[in-house]
Amino acid sequence: MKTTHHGGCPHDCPDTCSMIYQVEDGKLTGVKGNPDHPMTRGGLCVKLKDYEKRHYHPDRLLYPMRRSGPKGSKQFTRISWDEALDEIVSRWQAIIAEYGPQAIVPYSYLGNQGLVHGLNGGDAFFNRLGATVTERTFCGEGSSTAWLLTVGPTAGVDPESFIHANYIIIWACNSVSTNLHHWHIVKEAQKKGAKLVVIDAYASKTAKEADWHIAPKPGTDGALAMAMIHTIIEEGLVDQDYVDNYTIGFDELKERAKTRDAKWAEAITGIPADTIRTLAREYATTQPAAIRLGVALERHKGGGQAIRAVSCLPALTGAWQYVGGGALQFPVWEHPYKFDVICRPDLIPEGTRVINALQLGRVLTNEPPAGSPIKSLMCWNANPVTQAPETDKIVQGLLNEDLFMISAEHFISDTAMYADILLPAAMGAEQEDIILSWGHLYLTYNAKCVDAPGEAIPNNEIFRRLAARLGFQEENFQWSDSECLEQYVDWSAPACVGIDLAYLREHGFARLKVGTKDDRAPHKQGNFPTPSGKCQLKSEGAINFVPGPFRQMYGDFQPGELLDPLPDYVPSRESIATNPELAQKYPLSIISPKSHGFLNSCYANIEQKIKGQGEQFVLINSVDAEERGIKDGDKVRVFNDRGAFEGDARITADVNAGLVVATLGYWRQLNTGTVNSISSSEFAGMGNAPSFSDNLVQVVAAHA
Ligand SMILES: Nc1nc2c(c(=O)[nH]1)N[C@H]1C(S)=C(S)[C@@H](COP(=O)(O)OP(=O)(O)OC[C@H]3O[C@@H](n4cnc5c(=O)[nH]c(N)nc54)[C@H](O)[C@@H]3O)O[C@H]1N2
Ligand SMILES: Nc1nc2c(c(=O)[nH]1)N[C@H]1C(S)=C(S)[C@@H](COP(=O)(O)OP(=O)(O)OC[C@H]3O[C@@H](n4cnc5c(=O)[nH]c(N)nc54)[C@H](O)[C@@H]3O)O[C@H]1N2
Ligand code: SF4
Ligand SMILES: [Mo]
Repeated sequence: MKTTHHGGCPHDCPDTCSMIYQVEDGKLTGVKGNPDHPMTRGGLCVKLKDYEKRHYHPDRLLYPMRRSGPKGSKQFTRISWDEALDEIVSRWQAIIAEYGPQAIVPYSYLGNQGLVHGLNGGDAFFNRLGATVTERTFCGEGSSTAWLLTVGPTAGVDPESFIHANYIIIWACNSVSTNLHHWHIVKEAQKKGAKLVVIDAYASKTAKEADWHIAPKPGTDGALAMAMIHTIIEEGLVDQDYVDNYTIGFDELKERAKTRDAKWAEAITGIPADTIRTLAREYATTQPAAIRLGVALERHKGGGQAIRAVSCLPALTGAWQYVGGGALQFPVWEHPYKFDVICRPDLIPEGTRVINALQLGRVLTNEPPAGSPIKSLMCWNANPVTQAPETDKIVQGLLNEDLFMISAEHFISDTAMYADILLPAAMGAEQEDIILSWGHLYLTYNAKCVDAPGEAIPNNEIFRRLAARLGFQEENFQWSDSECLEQYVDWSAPACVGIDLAYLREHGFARLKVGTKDDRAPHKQGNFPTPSGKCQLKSEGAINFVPGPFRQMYGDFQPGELLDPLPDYVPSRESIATNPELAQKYPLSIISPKSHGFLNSCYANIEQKIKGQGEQFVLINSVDAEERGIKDGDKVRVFNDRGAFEGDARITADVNAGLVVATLGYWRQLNTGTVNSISSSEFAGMGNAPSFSDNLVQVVAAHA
């Protein structure tokens, strides 16, 4: 019998597509985009269009396994769930007795975006256990800190309202690959006459479709934004009424921007001063003007400050007054998820140490931070050996015989291969959830419509079983997945009027009640959810913090350092201009954006997907290639003090001299190193964000 069911794409993607699962005789036989969903519009991306094949891939992990060879050898033997869970619990109990519960470290990210089985799914469990708290700041936390300081937890412009914009700036986002269902809307606006400007360090697929591509050197966006502010103020393009009524700190920002003129920015960004002035003038005088901020903007030392500067622009010009005017960061802020119920931060014992997921390599190889040594690591929904920086250190740490490691996975990933115990996890169509959305204003439901193959079970069931074995009495550890969903969303919130779980089950998705794309202008009259109620061009006394569920709560555990009250340009840690000494050895900047054909590291082990995406490549300008005797197609070695990887050189004018580009996701076990072999674990400027766009390397012909 054939049936169809509502699905929600669980991958870490702003589109959170509403899908239709097709099921025949208990098997998932197909998947398509929900034609009724205003953003999905019946289409999925190249990664997901044959999602059923991922469910039944021959390499899929189907049974619990115990390591039977040396660490990392990928030799495992099948065991039962009882054996696996008994071993985990008894090893943990022994570790707790000797070292205390903080010797156990949880590690998860957004491999699954579900409220139940996703990022925060294990938080309550590990908090109850008293384990070390792992702060997860891979993606958007610096951007969020900057955004919250300036405009507060607002969704900003509805991504769908971009259809009404006449001027669109996509700033450090490769929408064609990473936000396809917003891209359709942007393209329609462009067809209707909107000018599309893409500010990207290289000619990405998206930049190539723009009316105007502006390519600052990586990490210099803060200078570009400050010079736009300068031009807007000095040339009298400010909407003075809007600024007087709905912002604070204008005079101080004006003073700060005085010396940050276009000529100054030209020297830093490499963009001609006239170009910067023209951009500022066009942006300020064409309304509605909408800015889409990409995550890559945060990924250098000055990232947070750059985002604060960009977030000031729509208030200065009054763009917020128009439907389709303003800026879009993460609409997640207006979703009524109850993270306190999901994560149970109240269960964290006072004084529990916090480590950061980006610094896993350092934590495992250097002296661990204060507290007990680290004796066990449990990893699910994440693949740090591919995705986290300073990978060589992570691998070194995972090879430690003394570390009891558990990995819940779909495949034996670059990380899972180092596990002592492997647990098979259920996949999309095999588990019920509501998928968290950070790229639109819809709640998205995902039905369980098939049983998982083999003995795979949902993440939440793993934690339920472990909690039962450990005798945890709190009722949340007894809730079924459906009961969790009843508890995890604030169904009584104004945004949920008329929406409940039954509605979602029937319709698959529901738009939050936060205005429509055709009338929503949330800051027409200010109403910024900041302490002052205004757009904070200046934030006196602001301290650095990690926002949201990434640290399991809004606010922070430990106050961070005091921040500059005003936005500004902060130079990169690693660039030719700002670190000439390092640049002597490593003269090329590198950026590592997302691969078109992979979803982070997902699909990068599947032959068909690798074929579509191509093998690891390194984009390099002809000037840099010639200097090094590199020919198109040559295998090159990219390296610095942190490590090395190899890829095929592609000589192209898409990158300026001085910059190389290698996209992310390729598996280390199938390649020689990865881009994250060379990336640094140092934080960017705010929110402990990563610094993937703040790295210097050298490139040579491999095996030369
Ligand atoms: N150099 C560089 N590095 C980067 C970035 C960059 O731009 N450049 N981007 C960063 C960004 S933005 C992000 S978000 C991170 C992402 O980092 P990760 O979240 O670690 O990346 P994924 O590759 O998505 O890993 C998710 C893993 O979870 C598994 N998984 C998926 N669903 C489930 C499930 O339901 N249960 C279980 N148990 N496992 C599941 C998948 O098989 C996969 O191995 O990477 C960051 N790393
Ligand atoms: N196909 C595909 N889609 C994805 C993902 C994937 O892996 N593959 N991952 C998902 C995830 S986790 C995320 S966070 C989103 C991210 O999606 P995006 O926000 O698009 O992030 P990136 O691809 O990392 O980088 C976007 C662009 O920023 C540019 N860039 C890098 N550094 C700088 C800089 O300093 N200044 C400027 N101006 N530009 C810079 C890069 O060249 C790149 O084209 O995509 C999601 N969607
Ligand atoms: S990865 Fe993104 S674009 Fe592709 S189906 Fe999932 S949500 Fe949609
Ligand atoms: Mo991300």
